[in-house]
Amino acid sequence: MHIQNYLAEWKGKIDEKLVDCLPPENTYPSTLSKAMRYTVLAGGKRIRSILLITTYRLCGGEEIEKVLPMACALEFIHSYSLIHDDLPAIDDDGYRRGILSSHKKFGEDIAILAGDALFSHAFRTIAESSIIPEKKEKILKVLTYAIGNQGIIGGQVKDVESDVEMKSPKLLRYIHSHKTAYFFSVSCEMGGILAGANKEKLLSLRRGGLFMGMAFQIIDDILDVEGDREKVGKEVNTDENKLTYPSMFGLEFSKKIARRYSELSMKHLKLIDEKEETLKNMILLLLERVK
Ligand code: GRG
Repeated sequence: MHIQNYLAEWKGKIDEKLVDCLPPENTYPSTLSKAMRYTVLAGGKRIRSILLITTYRLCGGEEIEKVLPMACALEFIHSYSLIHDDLPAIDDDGYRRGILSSHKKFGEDIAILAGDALFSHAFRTIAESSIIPEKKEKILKVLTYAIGNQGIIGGQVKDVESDVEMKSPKLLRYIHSHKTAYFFSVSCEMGGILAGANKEKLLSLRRGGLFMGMAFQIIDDILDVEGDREKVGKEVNTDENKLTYPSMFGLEFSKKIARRYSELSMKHLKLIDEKEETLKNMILLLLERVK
């Protein structure tokens, strides 16, 4: 199947499941339920959840219905991170996924609380899923590590503390790996854990996902410079004072680095992807993306 059709098909299935897994709009307090649904259901490429499903399938998993709630949990965490990232205290972005960001629509107080509620809702969804306890425990270990103080939140703190003058490639790598690539890595690893993959495959998934995430964040930074606001669905040219690959290495060299990370990702994922090449095609598509 063509990769664009593959992504559209899975996005459709995940979108449907997200509607099911979120609290209905009239759940008391309804302002909170509406705000939770607003950002999650505003769209998004669903890359992290599709990675979980794809790696699960490629490692031999067949019980898609059982793992869909796990994929939704990733989207809840991701949406939560976007809501908080857009707040005036962090990136101060008024526009996200083509619509007003959460705090512009509901006010800062509700946006903060909607993010918090999505975070807990992710773990409630995992807890209530029918995955066997042994796998749940493994998933909770890797997921909480990837999104915690030594993962996304740590990366975001260094992002906030850094600026364009700090020309340190090591710091830039820390920020990108932690705030973005760990999430890609853990999404791939979770697919493997759910399918019962062996240690060698889990390591390939972890590394392959990490390099894919590095490439993804560099492209994200490039799109901030040369992307189209309507296509990207958020404000562009917002990173002028931030430490990014384009600000440190220029656009052309940044594109080369993104390509290199993509190649490394494909190399590590080959072990599970050789026959179908779905992940390879996904990586190539993400490298060329305009949104
Ligand atoms: C613990 C998850 C967590 C977050 C708290 C606010 C914060 C700390 C972290 C922000 C991390 C962040 C927003 C990193 C940027 C990652 C990124 C490139 C987001 C855009 O992802 P896409 O393009 O978005 O997949 P869509 O809208 O398509 O889902």
